Amino acid sequence: MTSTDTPRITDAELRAQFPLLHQKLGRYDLVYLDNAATTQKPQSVIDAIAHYYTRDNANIHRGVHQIATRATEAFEASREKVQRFLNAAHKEEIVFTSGTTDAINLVAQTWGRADLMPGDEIVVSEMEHHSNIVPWQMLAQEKGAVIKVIPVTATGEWNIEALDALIGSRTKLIAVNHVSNALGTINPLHEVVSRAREVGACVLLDGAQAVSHFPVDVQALDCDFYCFSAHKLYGPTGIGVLYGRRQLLETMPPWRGGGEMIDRVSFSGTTYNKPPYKFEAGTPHIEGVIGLGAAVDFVQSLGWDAIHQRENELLHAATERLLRIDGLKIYGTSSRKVGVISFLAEGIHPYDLGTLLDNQGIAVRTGHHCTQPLWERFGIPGTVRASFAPYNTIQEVDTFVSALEKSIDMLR
Ligand code: 7TS
Repeated sequence: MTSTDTPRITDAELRAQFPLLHQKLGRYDLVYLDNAATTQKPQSVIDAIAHYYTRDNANIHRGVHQIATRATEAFEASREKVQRFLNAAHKEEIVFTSGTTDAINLVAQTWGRADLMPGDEIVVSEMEHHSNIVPWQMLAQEKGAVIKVIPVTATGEWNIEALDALIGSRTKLIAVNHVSNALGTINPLHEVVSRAREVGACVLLDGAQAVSHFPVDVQALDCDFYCFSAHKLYGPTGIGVLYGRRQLLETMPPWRGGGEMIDRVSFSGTTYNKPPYKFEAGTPHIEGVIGLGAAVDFVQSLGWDAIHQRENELLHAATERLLRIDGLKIYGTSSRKVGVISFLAEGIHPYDLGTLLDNQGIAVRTGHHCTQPLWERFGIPGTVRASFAPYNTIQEVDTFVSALEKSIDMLR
């Protein structure tokens, strides 16, 4: 793998950093193509978590002893890494959550409950993950707000022409994904952010599928909230991030109550801590945060040029080969895509294909990928989805396509 901004790293050197990849499923070498669901973890992330438990395990922000100090420093160092990773203006804008889903629910339950009025409008898109639909539906039901939906075109892109009719003086929030998990489309955010600014609406971006593929700059995006999960960025599960613009986090009410999030507790009245701690009640996922910091270091050591180059090679090679298969249809054909290919083979159920591929050592996703409204628009129940990471190889693409051809022949 080559890159202009980092030293050259070979495929073998990169793959050697991911212990899980080196296994057989039956008599087949594992080919892991389910990276949009979760990425595998490099040894550096596994080591950072093991180091924390073998050397630094203590509760944070409260002890004066040295172990607690080391744990607190490692935890807060990760917050600063994430701040730089997203180019946030302040480290207080980085709130740790349990993941993207939790981050979106936090905004719905704090900002949303405090600021929404009956008749206010929330705009989402037809290609959202359920976690960027259901929290808004629950909120809308409670507050009497209305959900509006940006339609998706046949190529799996937003129908931008519909925006003028959807965004207006009643729009209070636009909550959309940066990249679609089901289609791979990289969405034209400037179109919605500029319209949001015109009408004074807030913008929440679901970056779950973006952060592992290209650099994200929340100041350049000019969004109010940005969410992602560490486990899709080579980090651990159970930990994620909510970026929130400082002025908003300061005025938003807290959500969960408990330790850490308070300033002073009294039966005559409790006062709350400042952001980000106001939103981090209880003992946090300390090793998760430390593992996330190591994951950010890993991505930066690989370099965006190398990531982009490898993922593009894999996407283009796989797309070209899949399109040669008779009766195979790809859903999501935008020219701006990450390494995700959703497809169906005519007359074959996606689960049958997924099972036969698994029997040949190939891990792909089958089903609705938590985007049921999107598949409703296309009139299908779901797809087979292959999603790539830089540790995948062209040889794996070949193995996958041959196994797919064989499976389709068996099922037809
Ligand atoms: N938003 C998007 C765009 C996602 O792709 C996902 C997870 C989520 C939100 C939720 O993230 P979580 O970490 O809170 O669960 N997407 C997928 C997927 O495509 N296959 O499995 C999970």
